[in-house]
Amino acid sequence: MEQVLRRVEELRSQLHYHNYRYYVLDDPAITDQEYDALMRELVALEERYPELVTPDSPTQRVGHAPLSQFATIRHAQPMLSLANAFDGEELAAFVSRIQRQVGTEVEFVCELKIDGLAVSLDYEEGVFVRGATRGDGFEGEDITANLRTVRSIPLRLNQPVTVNVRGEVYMPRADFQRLNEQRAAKGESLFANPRNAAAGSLRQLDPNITASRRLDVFLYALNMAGGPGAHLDALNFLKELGFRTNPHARLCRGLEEIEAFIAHWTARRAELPYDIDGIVVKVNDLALQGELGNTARSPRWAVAYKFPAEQVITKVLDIDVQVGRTGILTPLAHLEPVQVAGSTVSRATLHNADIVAQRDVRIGDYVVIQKAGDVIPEIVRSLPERRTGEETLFAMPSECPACGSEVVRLPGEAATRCVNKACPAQQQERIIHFASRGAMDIEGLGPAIVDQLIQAGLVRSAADLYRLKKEDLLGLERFGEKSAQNLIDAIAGSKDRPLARLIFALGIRLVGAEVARELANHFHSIHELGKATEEELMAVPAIGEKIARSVVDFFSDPENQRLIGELEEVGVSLETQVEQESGDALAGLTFVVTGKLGQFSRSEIEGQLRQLGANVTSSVSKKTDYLVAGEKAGSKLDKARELGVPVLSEAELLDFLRNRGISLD
Ligand code: 3B8
Repeated sequence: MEQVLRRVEELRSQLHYHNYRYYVLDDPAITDQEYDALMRELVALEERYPELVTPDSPTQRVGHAPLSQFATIRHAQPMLSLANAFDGEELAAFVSRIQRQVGTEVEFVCELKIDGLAVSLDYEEGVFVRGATRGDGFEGEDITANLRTVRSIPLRLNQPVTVNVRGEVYMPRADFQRLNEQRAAKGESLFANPRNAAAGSLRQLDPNITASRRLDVFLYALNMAGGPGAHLDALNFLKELGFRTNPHARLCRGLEEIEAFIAHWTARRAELPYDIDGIVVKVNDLALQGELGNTARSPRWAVAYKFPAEQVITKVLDIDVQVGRTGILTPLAHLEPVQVAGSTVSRATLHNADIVAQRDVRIGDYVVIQKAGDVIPEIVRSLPERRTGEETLFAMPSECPACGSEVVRLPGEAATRCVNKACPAQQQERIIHFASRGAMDIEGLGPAIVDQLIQAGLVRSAADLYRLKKEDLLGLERFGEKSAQNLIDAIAGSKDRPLARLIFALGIRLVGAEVARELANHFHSIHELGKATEEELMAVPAIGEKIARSVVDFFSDPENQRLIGELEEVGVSLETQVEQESGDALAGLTFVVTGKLGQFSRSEIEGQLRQLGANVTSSVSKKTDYLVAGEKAGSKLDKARELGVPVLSEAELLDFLRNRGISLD
C-alpha cells in the first residue's frame, strides 16, 4: 500500500509539473502520448484505490455532477472594478493626479486589459479550494467546479501558501471561432464575441460543458499577508507559484512611456491571439497603492485606458418604442446587422425623443454607430448626404404601445412615460428585473420565460412566481419535467436572499444595488424601511433628498404595499437574516490584530472580536491564540512566527468565524 501511495504521489507531481510546462509556460517537456500514459496510470490506481483520491489530483478536473444553482460566495476583500479613461486627456489627468499627490516620480506598470471575466481564486496551503466570479463586487458565484476544468488554473501550487489571487478568464479568439462554427453546424445560437463565450462557458451548471470549451486565464493580483512590495514583483511571484501571467506587462516611468506602451498595443492588438479592450495602468509600489486607497467602486491607484470605440456605418430599418419597468418609453432603432467591436449589432438605443431630434435620425437613414466594450451600441449621427427622400420621421407615440394608455412628458424631463401602473409591459420589465442577477438572481428566469409566463396568464406580479407549481409549467412550450422542476427550485431558492438584494429587486426608482445595500444595513427589514420618513432616510450615508422621496413614494403606493404583503405571504424573507447570537462564541481566546486589512478596518475587527467574547490585546505573547495580520504586518508578525502563534489573514479569519456559524457584515 505504501508503494501504491508513493507511486500515486509521484504521478501527481509529474502531471502537475507537465501541466504547468504545457499550459502555463507553453513549453512542454514530454509528448502528449507520454502525458496520457502517466494520466492513465494514475486514473487506474485511483479507480482501484478510491480512498487515495484527493481534490487536487490532476484527475479531478472534470467529472463533477451538474449543479442546480451556483452558491454565493462573499469576497473576503471586495472585488473592485477599474475606473476608465476614455481618451489621452483622462489618462494624463490620472497620471498627474497621482504624481501631484505623491510628490516624487512614480513608477507605473502597464498591462494589457484582457477582455474576459474577472475571477477570484482561493488556495489553502497550496491547494485550489474555491473560485468565484466578481458578481456585484461583494458577493460572487461559486464556480469552483467549472474553474477546475481550466487547464492553466493550477490545482496545486509550487509552494504550500494560502493566498487569494485574481485574474481574467478568457477564450482565445481561434477557439471562439471554432466553437461558433460547431454551433452553427448544429443549428445552435452563436456567441456574439469571445467574452460572451467565456462567460457562457463559465456560467454552465454542468462542468462537463465547461470542460469541453477551451478557456484560459491570466492572473494579475495577489492577496497575501507578507507578499512582495511591488506589483511587478507580485506578478513574478505569481508565476513562480505556478500561475499563468501575461508576458506583456511593463514598467513605465511617467506619461510618455505609458503613452508609448498604449500606442504600441493599439497598433498591434489584432496580432494577439485573444481580445483586449484597453490597457491597465497601475501604480507599481504596493505601499503607495495602499496609501492612495480605493473609492467605493474602484482603486485610486489604477485606471483602465479604453481603446476608442469602434465606429461603423449601417442602415436604420425601423424605430420602435420599448416600455421600461418605470414606464419610460425608449425609442429603439432596428439596424441592418453589422459587425462592430467583436459582436454583431442589430439594435441601438436612441434614449429619448430629444436625442432622436438632435442626432436627426430618420427611418431609412444611414447612420454611424459605435460600440465600446460592454456598453449598449449607440447611434452617433445620421448621414443626411446619403438620403434618398424615402426616409420617414420618427415621432414618439401619444399612447403607450403596450397598453394604449396616455403618455406624459413632464416639463424639464427628457423622458416620456406611460402613466398606467398596471401596464403589462411595465409589469413584465419589473418581473424581469426582480429575477435578474443582481436582484433575486433566479437562475433560468430570463426575459423570454417571463414573457411566456405572463402570456400564459400564470404570473402578473413578482409574488405570483412563488405560487407557481411544476404542473403549471409542464403545459408550456419548452418545459420538460426536469426544466420545470429546476425553475421551481430556483424560485423557491430565492426566498432567503439577503435583504439588500430584495430591496434592489423591488425596482424603486433611483435605488440601485449600492443604495439598496446601504438601506438594508440601516433598516434591517422591509417593514422598517417602509415606515421611514424622508428625514430618517436622509440620515443614511449616500441617501439624498431625491432618493429619500422616491423610497417614500414607493412605499406609500397601495399597489406596492400589496406586493410586499404578498411576498411576505408566499414566504419571501423581508428581513436581515439574524446571525446566531454569539456573545461568548470566542470566550477564552486571545487575539492580536495588526497591519492594514482590506474589507474591515482594524478597529472594526477588534470591536467585532470583543463583541464575540474574545480578549483583544495589542502585543503578541505566548498567551496569544491568533494573530490576525493584514498588509505590512511588521514586527508583530515576526514575533508570532517566532513564538509559533497561528497567523490568520482577514479572509482566513472570516472563514474561521464562518466555520463557527458567525458571519460579519
Ligand atoms: C484592481 C486591479 C480591478 C482590477 C485590477 O486584464 C481592481 O487590475 C481589474 F480593483 O479588474 N482585465 C488587469 C485586468 C483587470 C483588472 C486588473 N488588471 N490586467 C484585465
